[in-house]
Amino acid sequence: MFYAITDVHAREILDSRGNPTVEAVVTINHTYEGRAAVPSGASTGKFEAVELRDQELRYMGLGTKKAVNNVNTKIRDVLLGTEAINQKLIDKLLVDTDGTDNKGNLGANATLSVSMAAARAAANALDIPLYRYLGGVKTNRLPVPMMNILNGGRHATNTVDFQEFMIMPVKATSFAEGLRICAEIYHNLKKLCHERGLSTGIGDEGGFAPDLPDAFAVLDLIVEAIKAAGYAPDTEIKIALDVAASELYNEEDGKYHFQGETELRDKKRREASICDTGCDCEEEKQITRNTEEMIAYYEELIERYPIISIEDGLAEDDWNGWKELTKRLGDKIQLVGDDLFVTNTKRLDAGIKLKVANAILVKVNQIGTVSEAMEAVEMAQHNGYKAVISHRSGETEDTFIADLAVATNAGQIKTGAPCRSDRVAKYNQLLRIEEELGKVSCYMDPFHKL
Ligand code: 2PG
Ligand code: MG
Repeated sequence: MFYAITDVHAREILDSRGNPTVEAVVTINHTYEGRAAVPSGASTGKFEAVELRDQELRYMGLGTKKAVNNVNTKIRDVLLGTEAINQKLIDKLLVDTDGTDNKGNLGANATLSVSMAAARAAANALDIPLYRYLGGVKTNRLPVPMMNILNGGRHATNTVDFQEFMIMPVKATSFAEGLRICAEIYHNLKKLCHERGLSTGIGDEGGFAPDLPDAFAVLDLIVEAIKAAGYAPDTEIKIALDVAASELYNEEDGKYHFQGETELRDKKRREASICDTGCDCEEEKQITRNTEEMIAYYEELIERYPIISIEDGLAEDDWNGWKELTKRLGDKIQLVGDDLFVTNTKRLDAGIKLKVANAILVKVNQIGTVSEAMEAVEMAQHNGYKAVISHRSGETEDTFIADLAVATNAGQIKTGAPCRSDRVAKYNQLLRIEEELGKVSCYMDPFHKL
């Protein structure tokens, strides 16, 4: 039977931050439909594929009418009549039609919406689950959540400079149990914040976003929440960080600037009347760290806390720094390249050759097609690197990445707190998949060898 693409249609919808994004519907043989929506980042790497925005008055420049139009005209024209059960072909046509290295022509938001919708339509036409369509017979591994419970950086307006503080239930016996453990810790963290007069308001990914002086204070609080929930830090629960260091990096002086830490320090000084003369010490004494100091900071943190993974510990261009970081910490913990690799096999290949990092964060919209994202996972796995499938800070109800995580046997997923439906939707989909896989499902500690 020939499964032909008979329609491709896109529309503009809203993401979890109230910004527009692209949703596409692909139809096969006038009968089977697949729908998908594109996520969007805040701390975007400068080497990511282009997210086409209208730059017009509506939605403060963020409109996606041009990307939608590209789907409804150019992409539709190319794909009508194409074999739908051939994801590589569909994605190649998208890449070729765009014709640039960074999807700058059609927009990665245009190509990705269609790429994901086509995969879903194909799975529907074949009447098999999406994870099985993408992954085939080898598909059975549920990912360990890398759950973000405390937000900072670009994802919140608090004084925490690191972007994400995450927990990983590595000793759970199933995904469902891991999820429950994380939710219990999350609720205990809320209670602790409340008791201490700290804000329980949340950031973009559903984690709490209180004002805290530095990473030590955050980690102390998280370890306390883990214990209060009745779990053992380290043996049962590991901690992961996403520093998103490119956001802290200042090209002018080549240093990492800790704005939040500085602000809170100055506020405390003012309150203690140490500095009430109106001098400009704030500017003069900004807390900064150079590359060596950043690495030393991480060494101290992993010495004191059960940290198993650090993402974007240094900036996206700091290859020499990354080499040193990997030399010093690469055999102790996972070092994840997000802005560094941007789900791009060329950058990953360069990193593998330079022995930089030992894991890749995989975000489908950083590259713009499903096949290319899967190729990045494959390249990582073939070279002894780990892969973490990830959401963006701007998300929708779409659960594609949950299926992708299982399809690729990646073993880890980063998709926010157990709070806000755009995050919980992915976890709930993984619960369904685990139930469906039944006896053959597998959940295991991804770090048993580290
Ligand atoms: C990250 C992501 C997701 P954003 O840096 O890893 O957590 O954030 O989507 O804002 O790039
Ligand atoms: Mg990141």
